[in-house]
Amino acid sequence: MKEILNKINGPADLKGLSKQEKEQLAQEIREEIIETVSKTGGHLASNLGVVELTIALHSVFNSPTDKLIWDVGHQAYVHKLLTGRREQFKTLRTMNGLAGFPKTSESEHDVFNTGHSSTSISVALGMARARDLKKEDHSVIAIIGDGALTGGMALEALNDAGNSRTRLIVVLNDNTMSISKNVGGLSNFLSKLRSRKIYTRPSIYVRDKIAKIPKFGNWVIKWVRRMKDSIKQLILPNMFFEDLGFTYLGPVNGHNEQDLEDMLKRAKGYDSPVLIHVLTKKGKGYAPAEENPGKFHGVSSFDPKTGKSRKEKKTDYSAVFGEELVKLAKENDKIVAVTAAMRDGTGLKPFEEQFPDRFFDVGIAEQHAISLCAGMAKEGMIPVVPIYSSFYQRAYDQVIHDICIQSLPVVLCVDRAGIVGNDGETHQGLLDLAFFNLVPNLTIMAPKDFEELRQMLRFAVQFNKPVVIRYPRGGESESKFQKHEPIRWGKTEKLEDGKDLTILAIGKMVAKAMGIRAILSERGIQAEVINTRFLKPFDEETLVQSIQKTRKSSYD
Ligand SMILES: Cc1ncc(C[n+]2csc(CCOP(=O)(O)OP(=O)(O)O)c2C)c(N)n1
Repeated sequence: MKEILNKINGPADLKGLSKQEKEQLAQEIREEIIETVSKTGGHLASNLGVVELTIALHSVFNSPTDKLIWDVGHQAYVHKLLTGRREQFKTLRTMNGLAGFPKTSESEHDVFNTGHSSTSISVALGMARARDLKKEDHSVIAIIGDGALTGGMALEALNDAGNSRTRLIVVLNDNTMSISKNVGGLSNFLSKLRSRKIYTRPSIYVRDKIAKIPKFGNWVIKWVRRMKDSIKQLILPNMFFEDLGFTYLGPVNGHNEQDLEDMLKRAKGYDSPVLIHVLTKKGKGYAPAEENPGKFHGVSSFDPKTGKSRKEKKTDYSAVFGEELVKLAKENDKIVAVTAAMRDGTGLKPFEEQFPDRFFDVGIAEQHAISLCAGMAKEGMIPVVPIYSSFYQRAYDQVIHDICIQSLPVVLCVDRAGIVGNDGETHQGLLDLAFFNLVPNLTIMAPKDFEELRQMLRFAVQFNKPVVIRYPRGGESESKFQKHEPIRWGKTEKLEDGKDLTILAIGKMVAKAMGIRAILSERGIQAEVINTRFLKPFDEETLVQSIQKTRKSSYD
């Protein structure tokens, strides 16, 4: 029963393992991850894809002296298992348990917190530059997926790193998938590279013989390798990464641990930026995830035998948004939809199926998504762009500079607003109301239920000005609202009359306000409940009228 994994208390324990033992370890890690994630939920397919890669990284490098920075960080479960956190692994993504992403507070081996995509190369370059200034001598390695590489920051960092000639290793984990299929020109370029001959280990026999030549052996091996790399660069001049200033190594089979180790050792010997192109299969080793890697990217609890979810799928706000948008788009051919690599999560799949020409997946590129919408709006389209609240943080300036100052009609849908649960602090949608509230010319709405989301979307696509609609993760409250007044710009909806106090609520909190009203009324207190609907503009007039009547507010 997990003989090898049981003996791993830290990366040092990997060093003495044979090839066969590492293969067995990979198998045991996969079993452990499937067992745990089938209970806790989490990022299954991405982790199954990096098992051999993580073993190789911890075999070749000396963490935490050598720094491993995991992009997004959703694929760091194997890293957690190999760095002394096996015991706590069953608490993954639970209250006070192990985080689903790297956390510096959790382990010295998590050298940087991640969660939002495409930051790893910038951070690694920063650490490498600090290392050089401090005259230290360790490796810094960014591990980034082909999806995360589509993010602007990753490209900005490659641009800087390549030119700087700083010693740095970028491991590109290419599984051809973002959450769904990866998109874009870069992805097409990677597929050309993938078709090249896969790297395999040179003859160990010959290498060992040369290595034994006194004094010069190792030098000869390094020299031969560099000659080979340079010749390769001469033959293949149009290499994007090499033109940027990186040495490109690969492609290498990401499920052959020994080849990976060999390649990593080679990269370690360079004193300039190196990119290793690793080919992996998302979901590797678990048939349901291999067959459907998008579905198994992030899962709730499931039956490990069948791969079937244990949770019944209920209608959520994203699905309602997606269905309504399809209806509206049938009526108005100016409506277009944009996503930053989150087609499924934001409910846009039916839209893509019905209107493939009016659907744009731009990759993990929230900033670009927003400015793209601005351009389309300027030319008469009505762009609708759902992005999760925490990822909107990325595109704040674009919302201000490209949309709102010019008052362009873009419908900014803020999905997963509020508390989102077990993905941890980086993914909570807590700031959008505060930061959008400061933006000029922006109307902000939040629906109390599904029906009001439909109403608001209909209102927004004909409003002809920038507008935010924010809605939470999951479904509406159990108790249904009967009342749905037409939406009037900046106007509230009074749900219940009362004389003792006024409760003002917006979005999901309206259902809570109704619950509180019921409790108060059992005690003889009659609360007036106002559904604010708009945070901006704020309907002060109605509020003042109500408070003058009830004389008290809910804050008393
Ligand atoms: C800024 C930002 N936008 C969106 C996401 C949601 N997200 C998490 S993982 C992921 C796909 C990552 O693909 P890739 O880097 O190729 O990793 P893989 O899961 O395929 O290993 C996305 C879009 C995010 N974490 N950060």
